[in-house]
Amino acid sequence: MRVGWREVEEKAQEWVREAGALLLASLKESLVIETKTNASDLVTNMDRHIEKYFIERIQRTYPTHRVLGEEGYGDEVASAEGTIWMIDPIDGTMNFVHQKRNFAISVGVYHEGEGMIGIIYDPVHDEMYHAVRGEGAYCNGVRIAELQPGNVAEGVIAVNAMWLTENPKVNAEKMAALVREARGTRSYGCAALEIVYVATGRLDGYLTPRLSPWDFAAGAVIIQETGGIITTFAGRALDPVQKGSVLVARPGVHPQLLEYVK
Ligand code: 2AM
Ligand code: CA
Ligand code: CA
Ligand code: CA
Repeated sequence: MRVGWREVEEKAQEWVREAGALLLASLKESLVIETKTNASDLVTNMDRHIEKYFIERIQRTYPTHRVLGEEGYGDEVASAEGTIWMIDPIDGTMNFVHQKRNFAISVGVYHEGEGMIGIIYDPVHDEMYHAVRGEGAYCNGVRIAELQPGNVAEGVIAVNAMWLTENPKVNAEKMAALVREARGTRSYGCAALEIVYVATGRLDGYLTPRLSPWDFAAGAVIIQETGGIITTFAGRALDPVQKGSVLVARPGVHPQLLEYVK
């Protein structure tokens, strides 16, 4: 059966926009905030509410599709078979709680391991980034231009200051060298937006030692439609159902960044 991905994307955008409005409205109410694995790993009532909101709609509309969501209300997904929705109801929960900005809803749809749809919505700025495989990437319906080659010395690279301290997957001295070499560094604390900022050219690269499928699924579809490159630190293709390191950059910058994480 030929699946009309464009129709699925339209449906998904409609749900994402509605969910974004719910998040904006919730910023005016008091949130219930809990911690997960450690004191800075936050989750709110809205993370859970939005994930359930998507799962209800997906199950009703596409009963054969599976859902992999950060908060665990979806399916146990061990293989990439069939059609899987990868959902992060709030990417950047700490920003949502503390800053009330710099967070996003991230929805990727994968079919037999291939990214077909990517949607990342920043409700505060009303910016909807969306892509269907092979059909280009868009922000609010306007095509995002193809990325031109660049280099680290003239680039703005998103990093996380924690990796300059300790992380078994990152060499702190090499990271310090990267911070010195780059024109500038930034840290937004929202993986989906950091990937999409590389897609739009606001950033030239972004690297992070450990993301989950719901963090990178949508961004990977969008970045590939703008000619950007996304791999693991080893330079390999991402496994859509596994956690792993992520290095995303415009052409030219990607091979240079790989040298810093070898
Ligand atoms: P989250 O807000 O959905 O948890 C910066 O913390 C970025 O890394 C965010 O996109 C965040 O997603 C993601 N991230 C992934 N794993 C994380 C973890 N264990 N704790 C906090 N943030 C994590
Ligand atoms: Ca989280
Ligand atoms: Ca996330
Ligand atoms: Ca999240």
